[in-house]
Amino acid sequence: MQTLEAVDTHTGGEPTRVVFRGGPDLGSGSMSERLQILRDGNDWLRTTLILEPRGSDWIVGALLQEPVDPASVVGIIFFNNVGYLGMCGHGFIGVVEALAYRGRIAAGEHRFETPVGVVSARLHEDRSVSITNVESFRFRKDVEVQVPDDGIVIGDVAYGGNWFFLTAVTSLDPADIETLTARSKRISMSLRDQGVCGSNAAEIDHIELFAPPSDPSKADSRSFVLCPGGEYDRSPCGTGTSAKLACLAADGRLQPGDVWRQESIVGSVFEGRYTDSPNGITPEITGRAFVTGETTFVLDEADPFRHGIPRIGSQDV
Ligand code: PYC
Repeated sequence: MQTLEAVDTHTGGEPTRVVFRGGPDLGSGSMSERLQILRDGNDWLRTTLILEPRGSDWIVGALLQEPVDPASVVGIIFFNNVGYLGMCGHGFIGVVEALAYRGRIAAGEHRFETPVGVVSARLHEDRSVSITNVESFRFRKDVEVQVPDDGIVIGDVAYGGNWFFLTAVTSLDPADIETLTARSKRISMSLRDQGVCGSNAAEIDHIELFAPPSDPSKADSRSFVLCPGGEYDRSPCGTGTSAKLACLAADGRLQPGDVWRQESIVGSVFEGRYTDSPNGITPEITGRAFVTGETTFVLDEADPFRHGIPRIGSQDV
């Protein structure tokens, strides 16, 4: 019987399923080449682990790979309910915790390979993790989008390892998650309809709403992030916080090294800071993940849903 071995974690409430064993052979190329092979002929791994009956729309998967460079701990390919992510901040913190839990790494600085480049992480003695993300930057400021029911929405387009549209709202209340989701989906569709993209016509597939934090002594800002598969991020979103830092830096509102505390819609907090880099900033995001389970998944040949139940309808953004 075919099996897959995974460690589940959550980072600030957002789950990551870290796959240690049983994935397909993707060769020995770069992580972006292996992602292509995974997407093109081996998408069953993603659908098996993320779609029902084993997964759910809000789980992110992280497939561990032998690295190209032996100086790296592992290569990582992130995926979700609808496809693949270049980078995932909460997921990266989850991977570091899972590797520490399995005794593969100790406290210290470690290097990792992802499809969007080499990233590093520092595992602290208290088990919190600081990740150094890929170079992040604001691409466009004060973009106007005509959104049904909302009128003109103004926001920034920024890259933090994924593409984001960031816009301010007056308040963010967890009781309003359905409304926030619907509003973010309308913004996402409007961006697509009106041809608003990242650089090289990249699709903006994450929407980030900002408001004051629930408690100004604990955080500087609160966010609601809608991910490409139509679910919201329970964590403050590592790549989203990186995109936010890039905008703050571009506006001169945050200086290199200063701390920005980003609160999620469920109340978890990431700390962010940055150093300047040639085309933007290099963000560092600190958070904490916890292991929630270790599973051996069984793929029974006789099971018609062994590779997951295809998603019906479209909740995607
Ligand atoms: O933490 O970067 C992140 C992330 C992206 C999508 C879900 N979480």
